[in-house]
Amino acid sequence: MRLFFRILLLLSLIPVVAACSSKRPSAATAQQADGSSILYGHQDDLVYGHTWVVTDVENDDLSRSDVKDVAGRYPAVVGFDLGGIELGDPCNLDGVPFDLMRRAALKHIERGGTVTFSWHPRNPFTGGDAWDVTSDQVVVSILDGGEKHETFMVWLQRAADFLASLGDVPVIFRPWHENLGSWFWWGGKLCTADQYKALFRLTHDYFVKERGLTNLLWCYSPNGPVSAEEYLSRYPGDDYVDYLGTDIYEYVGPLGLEAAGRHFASQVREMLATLKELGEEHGKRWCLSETGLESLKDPHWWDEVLYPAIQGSGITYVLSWRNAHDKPEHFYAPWKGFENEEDFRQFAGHDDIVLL
Ligand code: BMA
Repeated sequence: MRLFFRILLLLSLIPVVAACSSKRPSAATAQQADGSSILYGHQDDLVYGHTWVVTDVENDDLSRSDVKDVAGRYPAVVGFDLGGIELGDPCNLDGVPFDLMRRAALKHIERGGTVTFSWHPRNPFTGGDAWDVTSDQVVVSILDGGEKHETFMVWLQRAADFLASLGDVPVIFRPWHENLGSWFWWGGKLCTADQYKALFRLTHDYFVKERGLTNLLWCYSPNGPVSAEEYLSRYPGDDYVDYLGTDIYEYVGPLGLEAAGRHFASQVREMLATLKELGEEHGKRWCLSETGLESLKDPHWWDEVLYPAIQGSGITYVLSWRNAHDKPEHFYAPWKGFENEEDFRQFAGHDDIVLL
């Protein structure tokens, strides 16, 4: 009789065991990802959201997150931007104190997540911002032998100091992004391909060889969509890159929502298929390093536009841009009270989408 009950008990456990083994992947760090699931990421997630901003730099417990407010979990990836570090500013270009950024990055890693850093440095030649494209002499001026080389090396030193202050944790570093467009001073029309490659390699070699920052995973992330040939035209080389990324946003414009969504999804699918081919060929991971639809105008964007566009693409992660607390229209991730909360929960509920 006792044996009979034991057998019954064992049989009743089978569905539980089966459910556990088929549960969503728990690996939330990019280093563990194998391409079968996609880490979801959000820029600046822990330091501000659509209606709030952390003000207590030293003591805030960094538990707030627009994504968590909506989906119950933190994003698996959090992005931060180093713009401003080059001049020794206490806060980055979006007002995030670097001391807070450091604490938030480490907290996120402690929770099991992945951190990625972009960088919108000022223009070292004109003194303008990253978007100052009035001169095509900037990159050449900061390379070895250029008149701004020494200044630029100090900028690199300050960025490296910040990254070194994180300790030995692996983080994804994504400098000189969207370089095939011409809206940043390192963009396509502002320097030659050789100058761009030299800039990337100079940054890499200073960080890795001179500063010993071997914990950085380097992401090359041109704006997409572009052909494989164009993508590689400024690729610094396999020795300098770990992740093949691309930044692609949806713009509605005159197309209207539905057609813009279809257009964006097909651009993403095509570009990610190109990255898959290149990734397999070059032995690199690939990712959708920035994406979004400003103001999330489409109530079904997450589950009906983005998800089908990235599903099965093999990307390690997808990162949506920031929810600015001081520009009401400038948000890309969900927030509590906004109409597409449920849409995001459906997206985040897929077995192959990973949150923390
Ligand atoms: C842009 C916008 C800007 C911001 C910059 C760097 O896409 O979000 O408001 O300053 O990124 O984060």
